[in-house]
Amino acid sequence: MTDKEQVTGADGTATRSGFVALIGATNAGKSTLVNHLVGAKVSIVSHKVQTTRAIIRGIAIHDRTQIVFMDTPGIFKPRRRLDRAMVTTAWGGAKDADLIMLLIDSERGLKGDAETILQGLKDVHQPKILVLNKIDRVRPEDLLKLAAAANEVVPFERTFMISALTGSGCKDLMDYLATALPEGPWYYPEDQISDLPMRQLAAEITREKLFLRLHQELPYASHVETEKWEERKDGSVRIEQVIYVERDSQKKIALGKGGEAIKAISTAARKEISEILEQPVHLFLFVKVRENWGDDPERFREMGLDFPR
Ligand SMILES: Nc1nc2c(ncn2[C@@H]2O[C@H](COP(=O)(O)OP(=O)(O)OP(=O)(O)O)[C@@H](O)[C@H]2O)c(=O)[nH]1
Ligand SMILES: [Mg+2]
Repeated sequence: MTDKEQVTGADGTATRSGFVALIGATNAGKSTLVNHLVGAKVSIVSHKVQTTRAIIRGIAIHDRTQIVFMDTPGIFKPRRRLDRAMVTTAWGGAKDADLIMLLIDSERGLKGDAETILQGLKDVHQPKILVLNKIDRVRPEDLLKLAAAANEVVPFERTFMISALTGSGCKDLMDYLATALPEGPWYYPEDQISDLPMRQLAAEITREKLFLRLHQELPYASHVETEKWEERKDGSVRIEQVIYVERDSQKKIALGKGGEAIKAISTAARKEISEILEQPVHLFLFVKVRENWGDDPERFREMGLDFPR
């Protein structure tokens, strides 16, 4: 393919491409939105805070534009080393993008972290748009007030009101992004929807099931890695994963009475991984105690995070 063919389609229109970072408070619906816009699950979602831990790229094509969404960890007041790495990563993602999309949970409004992020955005120089999410949960007049208040702090290019859950307003958003990104060749092959290797996506799926099933501190004290991946002659795949926790008492909770919890997590994860791979999956989960995984540089590398000193 010559350069010219790459940037000009058969009909003579130029291709466009670029990176769009989604930033926002934790639980604003960033991952839900990326999945919706990409049209497939590339990033895990839960009702709990701090679900996403690293930058996940989800890739969509709209008209002749390839839009690379960068889903980032939610921004919040960090306490642990892992928190700090997540928040630094989120801001770093914003600085690498062609366009920044601030996602706000309309129901929560500008309380707490959203206000801090809005202030932080004043120092970020790329074009920014405001996306008010979860409009299925609020009254239109409250949305207008929220839009006005946020635009007073940061001059956004545009404001969109959407529901990542129902898809309401998402078409307008995509139409805008498709024209706002610069002309240029696409970054990824046409059929690629994510940059996450399957081994890692499979680990994330298991982590999602763990977030959905286990409560209190356990999701935050755990981390999942795929250790083995074996394609078998019969067309199935055998996957071994390790769930790391920090203490023996947490291991007991992760296993559950008579192994009930781990069985449920495993069944749910296996089903979803198998659907994504379109092949039968044998999933084996092991729970290991590693006291200081939250301070181990190797675990951060596995997650795609820098290790903050
Ligand atoms: N009602 C409603 N709920 C939504 C909408 N978008 C997302 N949610 C819910 O909000 C919760 C958080 O969604 P996530 O996509 O995990 O949020 P996030 O911003 O990626 O969160 P972190 O990764 O923790 O920063 C989930 O329970 C979603 O189902 C929406 O438009 N309407
Ligand atoms: Mg997320």
